[in-house]
Amino acid sequence: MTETSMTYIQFLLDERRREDSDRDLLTLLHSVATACKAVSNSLKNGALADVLGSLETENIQGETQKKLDVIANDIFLRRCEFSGVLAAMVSEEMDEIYDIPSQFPKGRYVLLFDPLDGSSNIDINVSVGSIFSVLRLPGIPDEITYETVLRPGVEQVAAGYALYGPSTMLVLSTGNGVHGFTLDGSIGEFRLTHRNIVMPENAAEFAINASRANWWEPPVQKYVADCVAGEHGPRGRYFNMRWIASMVAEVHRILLRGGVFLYPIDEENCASGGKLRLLYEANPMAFLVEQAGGAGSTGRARILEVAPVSPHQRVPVILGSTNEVDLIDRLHVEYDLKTVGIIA
Ligand code: AHM
Ligand code: MG
Repeated sequence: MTETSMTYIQFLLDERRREDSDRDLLTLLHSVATACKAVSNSLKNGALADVLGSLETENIQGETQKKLDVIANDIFLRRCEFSGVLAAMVSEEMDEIYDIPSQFPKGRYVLLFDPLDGSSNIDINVSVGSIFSVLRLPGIPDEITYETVLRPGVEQVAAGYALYGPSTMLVLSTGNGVHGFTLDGSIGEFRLTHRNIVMPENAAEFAINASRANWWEPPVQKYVADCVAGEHGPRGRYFNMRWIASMVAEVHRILLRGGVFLYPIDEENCASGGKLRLLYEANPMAFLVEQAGGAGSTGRARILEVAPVSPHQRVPVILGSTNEVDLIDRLHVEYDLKTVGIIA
């Protein structure tokens, strides 16, 4: 069998044999992949299937829900509650923790997910994705509370995303590197196409929503200004810029060809702590980026070490090649020291 012909389930079985990992985790990751295939299928026919557009409802964060946000959320619930290995699910689109219905067996895993990330792109047929994070509890709990699921990102046992682009891909880490699979429509299976993704240490590309520049903090303004200054600026080289407004697509790009992705805290979003959600977006993506040799920071702390205090908490997000993330962290330290008068 050639490496590219290995299916996702064969990869998981192989990993399980080598790492002696838990069969329940394999079951869960298989269910998640099935959910991603079903979401991919719902997206495929777009306007023809009458799945585009918004609903009248808002999610817990006051964002108008797209029809596909709700469809994708439902797909994740239906495909994964059945697995028998979950204690609960937590979704960006749901106010409360989702308890596993009593007709299904329970397990000790918790699945946290953003069923459809980048949903502002749905109606214009630009890439979107699903993001997921997996926690393992010490045992099967009698009752699930927010305290049970509010765990820092370092405790994730697996994380990944599906990218619904020109091809559908599933990118996964169980803590042994990052591996990418492409959906083979002819057999309806994901097949291993990108074994052991390693990010370049340096970057020549940055991604940020530049329309918010006036609201950024000085360290972010300086970082971007220095990149834009090109050969004649302090960085002494040219940087390219990208903004897709789909975090999954941005993270996929930086995993494969390096770069840095920023959604920082700014004057407009500071009351909420940032834009992106810690549990469903920042943590899983930081886990993947670190597993690929990159870094994930809020500018002032390692994302994976942030102790969550609420389920829909938002954080500043800086992900990318280590040298760039380190530089951005240093700019924050300098700025903070200047602000309190420790350095001039
Ligand atoms: P969503 O989960 O509601 O889709 O929001 C998250 C998305 C990210 O995918 C993306 O990086 C960001 O929001 C785009 O924000 P902006 O609209 O400021 O460009
Ligand atoms: Mg999202």
